[in-house]
Amino acid sequence: MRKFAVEQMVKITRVSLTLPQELLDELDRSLKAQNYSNRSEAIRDALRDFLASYKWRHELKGEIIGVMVLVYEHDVRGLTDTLIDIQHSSRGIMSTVQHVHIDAKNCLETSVVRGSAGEICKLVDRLGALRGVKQAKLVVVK
Ligand code: NI
Repeated sequence: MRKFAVEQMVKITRVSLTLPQELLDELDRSLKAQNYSNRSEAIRDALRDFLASYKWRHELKGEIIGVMVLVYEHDVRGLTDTLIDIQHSSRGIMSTVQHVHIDAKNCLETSVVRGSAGEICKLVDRLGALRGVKQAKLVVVK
């Protein structure tokens, strides 16, 4: 009841977005399993997670060590070349890359990253924003 009252005061803006049908189907199946009543509520929660993750990364300070995980579609034009260029130009941060072919379309790469939190965050942001990259996650161990 209270939540409803609070939402009444929030300015709501309608946006449209384009999604691959496969992703939308997966979202709808997941919403049913999680008892969401509509897509908008689920997408708002997903966006809050995305923003919380961004905020967490950008609050990291000093020297860190961790693992970066990338999931991407290898057949997106130019993507693998771009990834290799970025890996070569960030040798100080990323020294090893393990590559797994998940299926015919998708690849998983894990890299140990070590260096300044700011530079590592920039790298994760840059990789995550590339077309064809589905996930770019950072796990910090120290
Ligand atoms: Ni692969």
